[in-house]
Amino acid sequence: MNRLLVVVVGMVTAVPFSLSAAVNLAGAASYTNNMDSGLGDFEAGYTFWQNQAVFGSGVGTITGQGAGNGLVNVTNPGSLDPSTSATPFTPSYPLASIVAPTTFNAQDSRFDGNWLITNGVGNNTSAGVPSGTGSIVLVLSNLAPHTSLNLAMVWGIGDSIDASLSSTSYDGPLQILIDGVVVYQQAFAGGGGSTGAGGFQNGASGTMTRTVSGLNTTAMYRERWQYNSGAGPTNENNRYAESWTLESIWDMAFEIAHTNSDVTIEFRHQISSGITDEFIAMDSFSVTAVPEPSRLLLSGLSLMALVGRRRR
Ligand SMILES: [Ca+2]
Ligand SMILES: [Ca+2]
Ligand SMILES: [Ca+2]
Repeated sequence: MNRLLVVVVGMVTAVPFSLSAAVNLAGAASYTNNMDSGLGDFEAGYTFWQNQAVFGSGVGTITGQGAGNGLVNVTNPGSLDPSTSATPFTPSYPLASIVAPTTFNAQDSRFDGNWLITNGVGNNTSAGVPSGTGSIVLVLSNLAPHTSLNLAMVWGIGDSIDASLSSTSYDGPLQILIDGVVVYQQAFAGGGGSTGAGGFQNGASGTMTRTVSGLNTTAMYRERWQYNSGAGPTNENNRYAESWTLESIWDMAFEIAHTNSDVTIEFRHQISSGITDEFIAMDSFSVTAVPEPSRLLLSGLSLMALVGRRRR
């Protein structure tokens, strides 16, 4: 009986998704997904990713009383987290301005409606060793004949992503796999910054550029507050923003040699906590099949010949 159970579990883990879930492009050369219809085509292989509305406006006016620092909740700005308020506070004057709230959409209109966003895989059991991996898969079939694929998307990355390998809340890299091969891998840091480790690989080449940094967009916003001998902040200038809770926007575009009419695209992450703590999110995703240059040239020449013939 136990053996049967093992066999069944083995089968399930060996086949996380199948080509039957493929999106049939019927010879089309491009595919786009703005993530506004739920997980939809991405359903196959999904775990620890979720489809949600793009974050709206961040925390605006903040009032409160308290010592040290704390998490300020947008719906309850007076509450301070006592578990973190004991951190010694040494203000550096002049106090930095609170970062004005904005939205991902206002910064880049490619963020709209819903996006695909991480769901925490859980706390690590050992420092620097993520406890699990989030995975979501998109399978496209019957792409137009091509010699390479162009992929493009926009990423919102941020809050307190933990880059330290000595931390049990360490967050592993974002990975993109094409047909099972890692073509992009990058570890991020607090605020959606880059750790500088990783990039495009295994034949992929392109750009991953941070276009905006220091955004105040999420529901939770970390502040430090002036102690004032226990009286807490007396006005809004008694506090300043902790930059490591802010967010960034990254623009990604890359090309990879590819000829098969089917392609499997997988996104993996090792973000340990939920979206009020840290996140990686993607929107406006596209794949374009690029025909070989000679084929493009030939079709262009044929068109010119056709036009020339008609003019005669
Ligand atoms: Ca969207
Ligand atoms: Ca964190
Ligand atoms: Ca973490």
